[in-house]
Amino acid sequence: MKKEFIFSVSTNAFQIEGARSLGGRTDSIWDEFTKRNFYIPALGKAEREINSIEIAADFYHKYKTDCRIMDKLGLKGFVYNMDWTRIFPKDENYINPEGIKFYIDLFEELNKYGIKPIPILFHWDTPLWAEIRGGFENPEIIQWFKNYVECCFKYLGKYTDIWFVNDENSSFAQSGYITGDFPPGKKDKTAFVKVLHNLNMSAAVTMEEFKKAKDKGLLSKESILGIDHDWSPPVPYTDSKEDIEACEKYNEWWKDLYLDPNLKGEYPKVFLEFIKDNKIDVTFSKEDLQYLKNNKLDFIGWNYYRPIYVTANDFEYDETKFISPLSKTHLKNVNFVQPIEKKYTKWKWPVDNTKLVEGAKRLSKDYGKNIPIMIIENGFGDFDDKSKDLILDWDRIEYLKDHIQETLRAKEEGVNMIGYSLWTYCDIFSPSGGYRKDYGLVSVDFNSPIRERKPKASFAWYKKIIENEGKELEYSQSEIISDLTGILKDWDIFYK
Ligand code: BGP
Repeated sequence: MKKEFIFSVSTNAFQIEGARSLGGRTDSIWDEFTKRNFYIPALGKAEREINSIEIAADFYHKYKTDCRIMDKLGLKGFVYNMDWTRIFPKDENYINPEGIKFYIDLFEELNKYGIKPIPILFHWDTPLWAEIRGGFENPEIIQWFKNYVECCFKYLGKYTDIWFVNDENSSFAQSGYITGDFPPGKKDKTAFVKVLHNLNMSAAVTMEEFKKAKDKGLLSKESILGIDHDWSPPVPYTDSKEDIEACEKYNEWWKDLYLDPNLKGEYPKVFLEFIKDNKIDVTFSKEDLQYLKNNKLDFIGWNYYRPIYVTANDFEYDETKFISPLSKTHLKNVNFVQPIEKKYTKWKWPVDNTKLVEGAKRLSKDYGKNIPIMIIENGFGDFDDKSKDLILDWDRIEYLKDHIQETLRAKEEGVNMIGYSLWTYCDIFSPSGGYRKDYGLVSVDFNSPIRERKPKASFAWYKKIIENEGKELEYSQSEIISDLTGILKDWDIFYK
């Protein structure tokens, strides 16, 4: 039976849930990191804010309100990264009843409104008890992860048939173990290689448990398990041979390295060269590689925010040509530039939908003509003006419109696009912008103890898109303003 295209939103436990010390939960590496690195830049500055996630958007207490709001939006899917530490707060064996019950209650509530939960099992948030024992550097974590996913399939398998193992292994591994910008804040290439392999093995063990859960009837037979990755398709800065080669080299690392292990069961040459060149004493056993091959994942979640502009050159910073200095990568002659003629958000993220269709076709070509692909993150981080009655985030609507249009075009042109999930449902904690970088369709008042919710213009616009299944993306501002005014009219206590 042809499945309908899913219009969804995505969000993530450590950024939205709060209740970090409640309900039997203990700390994860993101609790420890945000406490230790607390930093609030001056007001209005588009800079990194590392703030408390103790309450965040308080989704833990407000999820029934949020499910009502998502029902009003007409949502079909809700991509939600669950919190491993809430379910396993002590070690790899003790299951916290309050922890798993929260997700059962949440999935029950979503199902009540006909909204499909789309869980992501791991989104960067290693439990602190696991980190103290080596975290993903320690191969024993594969067994700890197996216990976690087995528990999730047992109690939550009946609520949905679309699952993901992880979100952006690239961000977790590179920012956590090479640049140190994310927890656990290490700069250790050997650790990076071990972590990436153990992440891939954990994904394979998840697929093995997924198959067992299907055999036991805990999951429907047609359930699928995917990997979610943030490949930003490269654009050569010039059409020179060197820049075009630099783009292919970039793809070998930022696409193949993060998708091939769990979709093909192999590592790209560039990774093996990296290990050799850096004299890293890590090898992958034949058994491990065979295990990856025997437990490949079913489909791709794609976090598309932007393309990336790549050059083989090493330009001096010239403010007449670039909005920021060139950034070098660890790969020879693969550098990133931000050309001044392109459009950017206030956080200097390119606004450019021109590589989405080509990128989707490249993923189909590389990983299988009919492999299902779902956009799992796509959104516009901005400083929203929340001071007025109506929050008119027109720039966000334009961004979302341009990217939904290209997602649907990719589908029309033969890519097996099964859905579009927007980042994000409501304003939450942003790893690069704290609570000052807004992405939500729904605003959250972080100064209100009850984290009051309020719809933005983009909420009214996305509601129409879901209703007309993306057949009519164009809008007039007056029409959106009148729709939003109508929504606000009955925005009573049950929605706040
Ligand atoms: C993705 C993460 C999300 C979200 C998003 C926006 O990489 O998976 O968790 O944060 O990026 O990033 P930011 O909030 O830093 O702008």
